[in-house]
Amino acid sequence: MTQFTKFFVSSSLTVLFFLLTAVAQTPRRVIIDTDPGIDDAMAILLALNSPELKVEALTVVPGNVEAWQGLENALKIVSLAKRCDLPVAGGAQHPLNQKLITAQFWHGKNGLAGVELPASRCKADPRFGPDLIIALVHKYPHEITLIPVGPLTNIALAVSKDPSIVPLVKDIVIMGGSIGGGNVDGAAEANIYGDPEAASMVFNAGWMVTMIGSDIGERTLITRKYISDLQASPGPESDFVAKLADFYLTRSEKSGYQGAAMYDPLAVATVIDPTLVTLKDMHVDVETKGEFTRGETVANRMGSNENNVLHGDHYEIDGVIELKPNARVCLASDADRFLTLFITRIRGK
Ligand SMILES: [Ca+2]
Repeated sequence: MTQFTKFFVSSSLTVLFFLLTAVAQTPRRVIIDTDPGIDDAMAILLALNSPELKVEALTVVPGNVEAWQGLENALKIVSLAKRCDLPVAGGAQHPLNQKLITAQFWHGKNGLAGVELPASRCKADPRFGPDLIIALVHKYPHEITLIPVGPLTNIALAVSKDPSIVPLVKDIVIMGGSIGGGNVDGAAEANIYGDPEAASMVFNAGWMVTMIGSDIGERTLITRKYISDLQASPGPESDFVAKLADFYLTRSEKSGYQGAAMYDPLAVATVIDPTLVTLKDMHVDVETKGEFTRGETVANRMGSNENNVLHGDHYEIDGVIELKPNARVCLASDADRFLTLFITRIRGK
């Protein structure tokens, strides 16, 4: 090898190394669609304190609280985080096809454990949430990861208004659904139950939905030990999250749980570090009609359905129909590693 060739090869390798490092360090652009909500507030603050993510907007959907209360909460949270630069937009005012079901029972009278944050110094973005999602996906094609952590109303409205965003979205990671029973009733998880028609549209939009379900959130629990760790590092955000977690844990303990389910923060953490969860490709349908199962995410673990053919007075199975996966379903989380990440980021150290 000549001196020149050696120089050329080593220079090229150096350039390649820096390019790869730059790609690895480029934060992922995300939009969090949220119904804040105690665990929503935790998820938002986790995202805002994580260098792996660049939060491009918060869009607010009715769910845990009414739309106006959710928008007020979102604005107070970004104000606490000193992030008035971040667009926060209201969206849908109600689910597509049913009445809103709010959850102050779990989240306190204002949705934030009754904690009264100072009035927000930030102003709401005037755009309609689904329109803002559409605009940002077109502005950054193949770069935006959607993280819906409430009912899927806003996402369904965005997709129905402009289906061309579907192949332009990098990823969609939802908190919602379950393949192991519901948290509303025997079958349904709250975000899907809150707007099953919207959820059905989102699962059938043509993208792969990463589904972080309530069954996994309920095995990813914050406990008193972690709250003590937060209390040991006083500051506006850790104090706020410690109060939220204490209320949420006390409420959960009264209902017989050993800890409080970190539903929404786990969805955000999955985008920060995908190795925190185990995923499996499946086909998922959303039940919109069942007598006992409206809002259930029906996951097909085999990847096929039996096909029945009429033979005289009865049907006979003549084989199976392969199903195309539309979801990456979360089967497990590394709860301790997730909680350590969460506490570290909220403490800011
Ligand atoms: Ca939520």
